[in-house]
Amino acid sequence: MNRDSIQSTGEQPERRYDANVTVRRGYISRVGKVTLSAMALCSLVVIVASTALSNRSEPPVRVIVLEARDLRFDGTNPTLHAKVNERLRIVVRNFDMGVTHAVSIPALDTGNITIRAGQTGSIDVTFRQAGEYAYVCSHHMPSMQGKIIVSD
Ligand SMILES: [Cu+2]
Repeated sequence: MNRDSIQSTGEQPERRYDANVTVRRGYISRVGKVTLSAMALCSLVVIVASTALSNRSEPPVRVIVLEARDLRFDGTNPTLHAKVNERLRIVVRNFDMGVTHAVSIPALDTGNITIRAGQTGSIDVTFRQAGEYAYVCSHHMPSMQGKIIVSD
């Protein structure tokens, strides 16, 4: 039997249909390829970026979020803990309507960040020496003041 002769005579309409499907599939796969290429590029960027970051000596930033409410940090001005050389970001969300708060670590050069009602502010800090430090709201200390214990 000759397969070419069977295809060219009996199955022509079906082949035309297949051709349309193939064209559509081709289009989809082209879009897919573009998407995949973009994803591959993004992954590459992420890998390169994370490699660059991991080559740096400093560890990643640890974020501590405190809610300023009723003129206290998190209700109790909690004692925070950190390690020497740890990079810390202290984020304060001000839930006291009509009250402006602030956050700073007076012993270090963090600046004094003002946080209006409903807003969020943060300070970044790296402790180079073990010890006990205060974090404060300069507007409401000593009632709005907590400790950070830094250990080796
Ligand atoms: Cu305050």
